[in-house]
Amino acid sequence: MADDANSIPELDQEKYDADEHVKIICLGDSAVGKSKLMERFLIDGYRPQQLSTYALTLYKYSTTVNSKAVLVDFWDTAGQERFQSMHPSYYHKAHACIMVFDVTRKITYKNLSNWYLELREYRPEIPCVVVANKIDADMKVTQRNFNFPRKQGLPMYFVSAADGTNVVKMFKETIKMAVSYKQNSTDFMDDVMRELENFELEQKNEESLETTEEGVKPESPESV
Ligand SMILES: Nc1nc2c(ncn2[C@@H]2O[C@H](COP(=O)(O)OP(=O)(O)OP(=O)(O)O)[C@@H](O)[C@H]2O)c(=O)[nH]1
Ligand SMILES: [Mg+2]
Repeated sequence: MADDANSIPELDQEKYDADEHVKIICLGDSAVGKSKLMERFLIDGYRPQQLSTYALTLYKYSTTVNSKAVLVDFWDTAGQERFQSMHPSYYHKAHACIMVFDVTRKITYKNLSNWYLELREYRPEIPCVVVANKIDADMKVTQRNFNFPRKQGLPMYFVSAADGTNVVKMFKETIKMAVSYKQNSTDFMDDVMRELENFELEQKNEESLETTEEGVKPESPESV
């Protein structure tokens, strides 16, 4: 594509072509497998060794839900203890949350309630799923009852990023919940945000028209 004033960056183009655009966040302690789950879903791959995520990674994924084009932004963060809690911008305008624990480390399950409290402080209404990861290491856990998701009325998935069990199912269902939340939400702040988004988009379009008009003007020698 010609690199001129008329060209729109590819990602932005994709964003505006999609019928719906949702943001899904991922929470949980360090090393529970948040990044590996994303890797498994998005590139159908898994590399056993990798450094812990530094601060934030954003993954983009395009799909269709009920024959509508949907662009998903997955936000992945390092859940390291030193961060303790996430920056509010992480939660800002999220439409669903994937909360992960590691079935081989009890403390990561216990800490779910802290993550959940913080999530609800910023996003009281969004759909949230609980994910028990690493079941390949201990298949027996799938027979056990987990109180936390039951008490909170949250769907729970037993998954393994290592062998792929239930990973696609969990992500696809979460995306559907995010889209449905965005479409049906009566959340007042979401309405305000949507208005602002449209306003920003209109402004951008106006700006890009202005740039185009300026772009075709030959440069006047006096201005040099
Ligand atoms: N056995 C097994 N190990 C896994 C699985 N998923 C992740 N791991 C291992 O757990 C470790 C941590 O995985 P990550 O995906 O980096 O964890 P994370 O939650 O992103 O960690 P932070 O980025 O520090 O927050 C890695 O060594 C993975 O290989 C799984 O399903 N089964
Ligand atoms: Mg990570």
